[in-house]
Amino acid sequence: MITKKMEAALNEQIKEELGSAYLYLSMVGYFAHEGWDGMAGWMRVQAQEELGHAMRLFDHVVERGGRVKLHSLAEPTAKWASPLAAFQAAYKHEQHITSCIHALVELAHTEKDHAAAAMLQWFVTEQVEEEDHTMKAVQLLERMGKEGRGLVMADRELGRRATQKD
Ligand code: OFO
Repeated sequence: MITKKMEAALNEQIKEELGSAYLYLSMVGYFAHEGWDGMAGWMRVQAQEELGHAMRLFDHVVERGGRVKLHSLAEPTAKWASPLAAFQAAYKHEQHITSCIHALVELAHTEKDHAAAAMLQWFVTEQVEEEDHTMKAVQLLERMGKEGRGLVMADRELGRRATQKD
């Protein structure tokens, strides 16, 4: 059993997570087009994680007897001024997602929905990691430079994520 208010808020968050996947897939396209295969690989892993986040919420709504309602996704940006600008946008986006999750936790408490509050704790912890990963990518790109050899090395370094277990 889930309240209508909680159900609607979780459906909104499913849209946010799918929107994250959509945005990061758009970044995969941008990086791949520019020949930054390492960064494209990093973002591809990230986009897949976002689909997993959406499905966690999806399954929770279903298991609680709720009704999943999928909303339209906004068209994401397709081009950024530089790889650094794309990762800065990703970091900013993750900060937005963190505030969405925190608002959901607060709603779960006001609705006295202990099951949703427990499920959302996973997302609270995950968002610490999400912000940390994107912030570190921004720092790496800032330190290694915006072009030339440094950027080639940063691309190689970020590409390691695609072959590692996170
Ligand atoms: Fe789902 O954490 Fe990123 O957006």
